[in-house]
Amino acid sequence: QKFDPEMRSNNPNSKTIEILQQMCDYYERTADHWRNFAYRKGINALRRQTEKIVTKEQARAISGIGERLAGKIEEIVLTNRLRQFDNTNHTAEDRILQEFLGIYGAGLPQASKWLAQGYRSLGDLLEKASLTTNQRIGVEHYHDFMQRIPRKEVEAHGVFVRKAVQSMDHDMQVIIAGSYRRGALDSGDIDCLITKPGASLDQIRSLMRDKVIPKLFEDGFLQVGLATSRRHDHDGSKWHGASTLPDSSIWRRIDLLFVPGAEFGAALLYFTGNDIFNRSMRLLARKKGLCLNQRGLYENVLHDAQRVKVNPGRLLESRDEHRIFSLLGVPWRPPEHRIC
Ligand code: DCP
Ligand code: MG
Ligand code: MN
Repeated sequence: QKFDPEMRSNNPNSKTIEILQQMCDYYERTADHWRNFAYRKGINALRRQTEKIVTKEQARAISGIGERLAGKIEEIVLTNRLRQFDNTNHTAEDRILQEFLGIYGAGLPQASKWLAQGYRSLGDLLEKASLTTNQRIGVEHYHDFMQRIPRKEVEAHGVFVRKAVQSMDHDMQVIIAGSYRRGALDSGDIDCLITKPGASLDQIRSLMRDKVIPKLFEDGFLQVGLATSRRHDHDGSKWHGASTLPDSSIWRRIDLLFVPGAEFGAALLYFTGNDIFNRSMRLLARKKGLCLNQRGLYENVLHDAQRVKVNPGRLLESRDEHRIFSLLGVPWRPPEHRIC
């Protein structure tokens, strides 16, 4: 199949979304949770529109978009920019900091450090800074990783993984989760859930380490593995890296989550997100005296005074996504509606 890497996402509001996303990212970095939340909600609502939203009134009519955001949407459509964003980032240093913060794996401490060391561009970093392997990859592929991935291409990566995996083991399953499963027209990365009915955690982990990952490298599909500092990455069965389609040169961010057959439903629920929806489901579970995580729904979980888990509790459900909803007393929500 032919694939055009230049293909644009066909969302009529993509330009507006792009600018709102910059604001949203800015608020995330500055830990302004409320604004970050409002922008995310607005962006998600806008992504679902099939018509271009031009006026404030049109924007206000959409649920998830308030008065202030509606005004901003109108301004962006009229001027192709957001004045407030220019003010928010008025100094040259701020702009460089924003650029550095966009590097995969670089947080505020690292970005500010580079700035303080006198580096002023990605080129400076490549030539003069001493970078870790991961950081170098993040800088070299900055523009690749910044680009949204059109739905069709997310699907093509998923199909590639599925074919490779099933050529080794017919019983293995590959599901594209993340924003793709929620129906997004474009995604920030590719999230593949890989499982096998009956496989234990040890078995699925060794399939990952000894078969799947080496094969995907051999095929020229995986380009590099990227370490992350996240502690709770499911006991090392989540693999982060970059992948490329055979007829493309763009590197995409890809996450592969390997799960035992018995945990499929809980893992799928987790990996479909979005993250805010996950948080609300977990909160709801806690309010009912239960505990929901990416491995299952549990009851009688014991916590000490510091709220640290001392007893894992009794597993209620982990295999079936639908049953987790019904045990929580929540009507089934299809993935497209799991956007908060
Ligand atoms: N997730 C979560 N909490 C986090 C990060 C992720 O619950 N802090 C879950 C929900 C996400 C899923 O993992 O939907 C995949 O994570 P991504 O970061 O890939 O986010 P999405 O796929 O939802 O969006 P994007 O298109 O930006 O990749
Ligand atoms: Mg994703
Ligand atoms: Mn991901």
